[in-house]
Amino acid sequence: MKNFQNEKQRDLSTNKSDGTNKVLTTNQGVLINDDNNSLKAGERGPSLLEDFILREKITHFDHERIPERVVHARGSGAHGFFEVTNPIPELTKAGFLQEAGLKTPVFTRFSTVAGSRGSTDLARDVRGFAVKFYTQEGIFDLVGNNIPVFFIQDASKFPDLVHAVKPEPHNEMPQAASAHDTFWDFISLMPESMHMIMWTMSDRAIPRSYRMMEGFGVHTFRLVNAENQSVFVKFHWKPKLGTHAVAWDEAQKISGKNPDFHRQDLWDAIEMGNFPEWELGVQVIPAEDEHKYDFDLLDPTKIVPEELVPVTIVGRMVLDKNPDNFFSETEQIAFHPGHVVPGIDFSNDPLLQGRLFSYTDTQLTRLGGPNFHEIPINRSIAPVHNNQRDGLMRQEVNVGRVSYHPNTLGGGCPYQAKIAEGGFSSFNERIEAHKVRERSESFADHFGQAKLFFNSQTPEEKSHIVKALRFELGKVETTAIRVRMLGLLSQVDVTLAEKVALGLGAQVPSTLEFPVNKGVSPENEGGNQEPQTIEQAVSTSDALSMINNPTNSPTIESRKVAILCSDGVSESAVLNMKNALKKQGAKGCVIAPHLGSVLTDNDGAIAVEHSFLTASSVLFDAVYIPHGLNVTALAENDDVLEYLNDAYKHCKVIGADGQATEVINAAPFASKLTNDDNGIILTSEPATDVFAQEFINAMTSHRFWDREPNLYL
Ligand code: HDE
Repeated sequence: MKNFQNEKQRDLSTNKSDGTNKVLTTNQGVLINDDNNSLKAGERGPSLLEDFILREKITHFDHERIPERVVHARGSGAHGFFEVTNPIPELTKAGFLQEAGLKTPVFTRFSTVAGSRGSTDLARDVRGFAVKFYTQEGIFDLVGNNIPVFFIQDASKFPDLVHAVKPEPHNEMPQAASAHDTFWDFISLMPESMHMIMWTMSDRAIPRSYRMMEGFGVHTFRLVNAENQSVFVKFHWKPKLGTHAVAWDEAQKISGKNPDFHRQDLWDAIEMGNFPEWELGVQVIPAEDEHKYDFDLLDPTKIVPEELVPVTIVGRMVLDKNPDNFFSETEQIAFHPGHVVPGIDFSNDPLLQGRLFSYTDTQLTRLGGPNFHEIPINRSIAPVHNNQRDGLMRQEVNVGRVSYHPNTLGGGCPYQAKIAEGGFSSFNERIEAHKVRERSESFADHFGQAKLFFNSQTPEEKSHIVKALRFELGKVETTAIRVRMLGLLSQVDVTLAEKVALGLGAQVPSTLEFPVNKGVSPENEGGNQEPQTIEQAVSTSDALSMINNPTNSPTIESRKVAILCSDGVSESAVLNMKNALKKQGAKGCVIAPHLGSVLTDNDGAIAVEHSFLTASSVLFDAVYIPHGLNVTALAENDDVLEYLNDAYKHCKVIGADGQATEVINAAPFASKLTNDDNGIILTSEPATDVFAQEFINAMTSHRFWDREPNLYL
């Protein structure tokens, strides 16, 4: 079959514009002679209304902004391709999954949820993971998150959830943060959110990089094969670089030092040729197993443990091209979970069903009308012909007098496709039911999988959850909300609740209290259920832990190391470390008190990439101090001490050789150092290759979390 890898790029190229070596014009193509002065009545006189050049320029500028996404406003994206490695024709007739080696162009956008367009990348939040596949049979959007479950079970609660988490309406605070009263007020009344809360309070909510996140379709979907047989599936993206996070203190500092941290990381990685890569996998659940589990497959607050249904890899996604224009591509892209191709279909998950309405609807306001599918980044590479017409900003020039079906004047065209020719037909699921406003009793277990998640975490990860909850609930001002949350947490794990309570100076309540639906009569409680805990068939799952995650591989590819230098530094030590890192696909960056260059021990000079002022430990994965430099000056330099302190606090690898080790001895944490801290690599001799290797080996562990006091024990 033809390889269509570049088809979307070719399609986009028809809209590209490059002003290089071109003359300046108005939007009407009139050449502009003076772009610096408006037309005036005399050089000191008032401007003239007649100045169409000024009016056009300012009018366009006045209208440059569009509404940001109501959620997921802050995001970054890239182009790439999806390649089939393990075709699954027995499960689906979707053309793009039929043949090994077949490539389909994609555009992927990662995002945070709560913050505005200009907010920090490092907010504690879910990350959106939305992939648009430009297939030969039309667009397929896999609009997922980096967390496999969601806060709520029914779409009708989504506006409430979002209102609760967004900045509070009276004072528009806080930005991009869930640590405030309205969010926790809502959550404390929504026990169904407890599984998701475990995930968002874990380090999953503060990824090291978009490139180091898993992705999940969240809902159960259906695959349908050519014989019209269907299975249920859960979609998974598994990152090649493993799943990693930063520390919460680090995240907050990064937000100040570089709020574009994730955006920049994605951009730089692609520019440097370190193309981010994920495997796409599916968990396949045969139709006859629909009711086999302790949970309902239609409940989006539940996962299917990988121990029960393993993930089968079907292909890989590589992101290999940055957008040419952020607005045209990353901002204007419009995803929709309802964009499916023949062979992929929906389940009756009530959250998914609500989403199927929302995503086109929201574009009507955000992108200004019904023709957003014509915007180049949204345009299908499969031909589009139908009888939809007109509307704001219509681009297509439809010829002929026929815009209806059936017709004879147009020869019956465009004609309907037969199913055998690829026409979409919904899976003919048999439904026999009463029309009710109810939630299935099978959705009532709100704590079983929250426990499963929590029990699957390592002691360090549990400690981070305690810390996160102390932080979040510590920002809540209303005592009753904190107490209600402690009650809910005690349903997940009593020790967890007690440890959080300790930080809040509060007591875990002995009874669960839900003052739900005040004013509603007991006969009509608006669909509220008594929350339950159902013992899960699986009690722990490594796939849920980041530290024990089976996707993690010992790679330091694309990691960055700060090499702290000053005049007199050993050139060979710096170059050795840089080369050793480069061989592993990582980068050593020379940081010094000033930009320009530093003098080396052999009267040479090494170029400086950042000064102590323009960079910071939190922007790097490890810190190395080479020998040969002015130890006293560095040991007394507050910036250097901050590098070391932060690196130590954030459990990163720190290395020094020769007399540079004295700088480490001068650091405030020196007295805490023990021989058990495998992340501190020191040698009193000048560094050798063995030292560099030891440093690199330590970096493969990502972090030495056991350096922190464990709040859970
Ligand atoms: Fe979304 N969501 N969502 N969502 N969502 C949007 O669509 C919505 C949900 C997700 O990079 C909006 O174009 C409802 C779950 C991503 O452009 C909006 C419900 C999951 C993105 C919308 C949900 C997601 C969005 C805002 C509950 C994970 C960003 C702008 C019924 C599976 C896509 C837009 C991008 C964006 C509605 C719940 C993922 C308003 C009503 C669950 C990754 O349509």
